[in-house]
Amino acid sequence: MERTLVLIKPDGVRRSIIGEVISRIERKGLKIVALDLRTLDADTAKTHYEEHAARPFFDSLVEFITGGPLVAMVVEGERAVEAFRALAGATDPVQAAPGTIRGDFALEVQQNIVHGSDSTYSADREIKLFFPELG
Ligand code: RTP
Ligand code: MG
Repeated sequence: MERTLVLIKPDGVRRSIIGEVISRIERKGLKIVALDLRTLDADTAKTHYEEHAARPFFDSLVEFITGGPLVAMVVEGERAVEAFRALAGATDPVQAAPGTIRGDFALEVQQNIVHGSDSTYSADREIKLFFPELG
């Protein structure tokens, strides 16, 4: 069974839509196998988003993602990586289709409510970073 790392980013927690996001994951038939509310330190945030280290938005992204509590989850199911990315919608919420999480709840590219691993390789790396006990 495939696993993916999902984050409800600080904007999603601030807007009190944790339940809404979790409900969509569960309705889809995916299983939550680990879940934790935590505030990221800068080092963990930089490691998580290391692929974007050279991008102009990197410092702002790290500040945003460490700026309040987030919900980290490991989500499991058939093609979980792709299934959750489809639920989340496009990175830019204005482009994201209505009916997706980003399409329904966000307007700004940075504050786009959720993260989902972009491949099974990324999922392995990110799950080890957030939930080392799951390996
Ligand atoms: P994520 O990694 O958070 O699941 O999002 P993603 O794969 O859809 O998008 P990615 O390209 O990996 O970007 C990571 C996050 O960085 C913020 N971002 N800001 N132009 C900008 O200011 C900009 N572009 C991206 C978003 O929070 C995006 O989700
Ligand atoms: Mg990404």
